[in-house]
Amino acid sequence: MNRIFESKEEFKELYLSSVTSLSGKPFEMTSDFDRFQALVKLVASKARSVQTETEKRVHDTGQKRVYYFSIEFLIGRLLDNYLINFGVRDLVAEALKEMGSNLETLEEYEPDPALGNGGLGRLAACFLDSMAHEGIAGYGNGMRYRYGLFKQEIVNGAQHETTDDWLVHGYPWEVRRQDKAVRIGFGGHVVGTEENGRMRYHTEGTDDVLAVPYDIPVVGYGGNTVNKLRVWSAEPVEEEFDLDAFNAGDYAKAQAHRAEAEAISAILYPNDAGEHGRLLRLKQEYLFVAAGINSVLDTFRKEHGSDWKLLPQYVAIHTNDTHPAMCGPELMRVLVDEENLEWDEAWDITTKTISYTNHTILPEALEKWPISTFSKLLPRVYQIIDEISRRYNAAFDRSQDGWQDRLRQTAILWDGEVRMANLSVICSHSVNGVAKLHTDILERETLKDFYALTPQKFNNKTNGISPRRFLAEANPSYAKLITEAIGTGWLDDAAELSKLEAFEGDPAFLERVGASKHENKVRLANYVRRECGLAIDPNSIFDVQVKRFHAYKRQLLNIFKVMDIYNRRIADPNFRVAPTTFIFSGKAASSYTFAKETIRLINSVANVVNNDPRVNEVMKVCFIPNFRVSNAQLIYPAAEISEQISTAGMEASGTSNMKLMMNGAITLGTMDGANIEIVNLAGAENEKIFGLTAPEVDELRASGMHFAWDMYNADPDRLGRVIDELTDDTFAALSGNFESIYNELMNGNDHDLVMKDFASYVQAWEELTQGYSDRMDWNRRALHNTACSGWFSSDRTIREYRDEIWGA
Ligand code: H53
Repeated sequence: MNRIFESKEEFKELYLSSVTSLSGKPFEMTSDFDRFQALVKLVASKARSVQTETEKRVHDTGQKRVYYFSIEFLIGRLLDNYLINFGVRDLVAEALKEMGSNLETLEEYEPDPALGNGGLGRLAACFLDSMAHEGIAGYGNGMRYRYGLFKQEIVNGAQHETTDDWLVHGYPWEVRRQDKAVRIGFGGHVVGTEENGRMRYHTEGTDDVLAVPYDIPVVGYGGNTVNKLRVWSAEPVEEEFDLDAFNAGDYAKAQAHRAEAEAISAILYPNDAGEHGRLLRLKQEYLFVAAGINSVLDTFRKEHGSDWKLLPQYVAIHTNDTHPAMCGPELMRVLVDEENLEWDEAWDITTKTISYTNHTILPEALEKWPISTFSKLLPRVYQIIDEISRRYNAAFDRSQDGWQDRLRQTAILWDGEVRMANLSVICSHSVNGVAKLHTDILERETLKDFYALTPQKFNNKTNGISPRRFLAEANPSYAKLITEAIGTGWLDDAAELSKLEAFEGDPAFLERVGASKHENKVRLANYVRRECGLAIDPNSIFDVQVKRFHAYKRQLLNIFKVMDIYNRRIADPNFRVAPTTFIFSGKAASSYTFAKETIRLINSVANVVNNDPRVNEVMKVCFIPNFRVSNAQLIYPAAEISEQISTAGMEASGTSNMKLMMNGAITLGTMDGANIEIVNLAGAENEKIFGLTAPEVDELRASGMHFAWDMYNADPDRLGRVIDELTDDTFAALSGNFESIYNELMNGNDHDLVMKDFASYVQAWEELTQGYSDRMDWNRRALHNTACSGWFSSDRTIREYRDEIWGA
C-alpha cells in the first residue's frame, strides 16, 4: 500500500497548512466547507504526484494506453473512495476528530456529479476504478456537463425535474487544461484538392467551438496508480461579445455567441437506454469523440512520432455503447486527411485499435441518425462513413444464399439513416455483450448477421462493480466484520470473499452479520425520516428495487404485488404477511410517460398503505427521491431482498443485482441478465427465481397466445382487482387515477408480461419472506451471497477486457 500520509502527525501538519493557506483564516475560524475544500485540495495534490510517477512509468516502459470513450461517467463522490484507495481513511478520520472536525460531515459537502443516467455510466466509473487498481494505463474520455442529470422531486406523488447545479461551488478535484483545448468544426463544406496525384480533403466554412478538457484524477486501490478522467466542455473559440447589442440593452444578443457554444455541454440527455435523435446530442457525440481522438493522437505522436502503424500496439480505444461510434470515422479522417495515409492502411490501423461494447437489445436504444441531418452537421465525417459503407458493400460476399438480407441487416446506411450500431461493429475488432445471456442474444438475434460473418469478433464480458466503493465505502460495518474474519486481501482480490464460506456455520458470526445489516437499516431509516418524513421499521424486511424506471424493469409488477398483499390483508386480517418495507428509488426520463406514471402510482399506493392502520403493522411503502450514487450507497447495504424482476431477455446485465448481492441481499428475480450468473454462483437455493425464462418469453410472444383480458378474467379476485384499482379511485387521492397504465396494459396486451408473471412472482415473494423467521438461516444465505459475489468485482471484468480485447 502506497500511503500518502505516513502518520496522523504528518497529515495534520499538511492539512493545517492547506486549510489556512486556502481560506486565509486561522484554523479555528474556518468553516466546515473551508475544511472540506482544503482536504480535497490536499488529497488531490498528493494524487497528482502519484499521477506524475504513474505517467513516468507508463512512458518509460512503453505501456499500452487504453482510452475508454463514454458519454457518461457516473463517478459519485470521490473523497472517501480515494482515502480508502490510498489506505489512509481511518488515519484521516481520527486525525480530523482530534482536530475537532468530523470526516463524514466534511464529506457531505462534496458534490455528487450526476454525469450519467444509470447502469452504463456507473459501469464506466467502476471500470476507471478497476483499471487504476490493475495498474492499466487507462483513461476515461467523456463530457463535462454543466448541469448533471436532473434532480428529482416528488410533488403530489409525481416526479418533477429541477436542474442539478453541481458546479455551483466549484469542483475541487478538476483541473482545467486550457492548453489542451481542441477546436471542433461543425457544418461547412468539403473541399478537395489534388496533391501529387491524390485527392486530399478538408472542410471550409465551419462553425467552430472550443472543446476544453478538465482532468479528474482516478486513484487506484493500493495507491500505486493514478490515472485520469478527461471530460470536455464546449466553449466559444473567441469571445465575440456584441458590445453594440449590450449597449442597446439587448443582453441576450450580446452573449448569444457564447450561449450557443456552451449549449453543447449544458446538459446530459435524460434517456437511459432510450430514444435519441436530437441534433444537440449528435454535436455532443462528435465533440467528445473528435476532441478525445485528437488528444489520444497527440500523446501517441509525442511518444512514437508519426509511425501510425504502431498505433494498435500502443493504444486501445474502447467505445462504450454506440454514443462514441464516430471514433472509427474520425480516426480515419485524421489518418487519411491530415496524416496523409492510404485508405487501406488507415482502415487496418483503425479497426485494430477500436473495440465496442453493446449494452442493450432495445430497438429504441440502437441509435440511428437521419443522413440529411448528419451530412449537414458533419459533412466530411459523413463522406468517410459513406466510403466505409461503400467499401463494405462492395466487398460483401455474395456467394452465400440470402446474402441480400444479410447485407441489408448489416448495412451502415439504410432507409435514409446512419445506423450507429452497425457502424460500431464494422469499425471494431471486438464486439462484446455485458452478460452471458445478453451476448447469446446478440449472437443469435440482435446482431446475428454480423455474428455469422465474423464470429471471431464476438465475446462476452459480464459486468462488474467496484468492491471498494460498493462494499468497503458503502458498508463500513460489514467491511469491518469481513476484514476481521478474512483479512484485507478481498479489497485487492474480491475472489477472497469466498473465504467467508467458512463462517456460514458459525452462529456467533451470523449473529454479527445480522447486527451489521440492522445497523445499516437504522442508518437508512434515519435518512428516510429526514428526506421523506416517513418512519420505517428497521425490524421489518427491507425489500428493495432501485434502478431507472423502465417498462421492462417492471417496477409495475412490484407495486402490483404490494397492492395485492394490501388487498388480501384488508380482506382477511388473518392473512399472514412478513412485516416488510417496500423500498423504491429511481428516476424516469422526463418524456417517458409510462415510467413517470409508475412512479406516481407507487407514491399513491404508499400514501394509502402508509396511512392505513389496518396494515401498518405489516407493511410500509417508501419511495426515496432523487436516486444517485451517494444515496445508493446508503440503500444497498440496508437491503435484504434484491428485486431483479425484468422481463426475461430484456435486461442486458443489470449491476444493482451485483451491488445488492455483495451487500448480502437475496435476489428475488427472473432468469435475466446477470441474475443467471448470480444463481449459478450462489446456487438457486440461496436466491428466489420465478417467472418465464427468455426462451419462454420469445415463444409466447411469437405464438401471439398471450391475452391480457384472459389473464384478467382468469383471476378476478386478485389480479383483476389490482387492475381495477388503477381506475376506481382506490389510489386516486394524491393526484388522480391511472388510466394510461390501465390502457397500456389492457389495450397494449401486456407487452412486458407483467400480468403473465404476476402469480408466480407474488408466490415467490411469499415463500421467500416466510423464510425470514429463521433469521440464522437468512443470515447464512446473506453471507453466502457475499461470499459468492467476488467474481462480480469489476477488477475481474477489467482483467478480461485487458487480456481478451485490449491486449494491454
Ligand atoms: O447498461 C448497464 C446494464 C443494463 C443496461 C444499461 C444501459 C444503460 O444504462 C444505458 C444505455 C444502454 O444501452 C444500456 O440497461 O442492463 O447493466 C451496464 O452494462
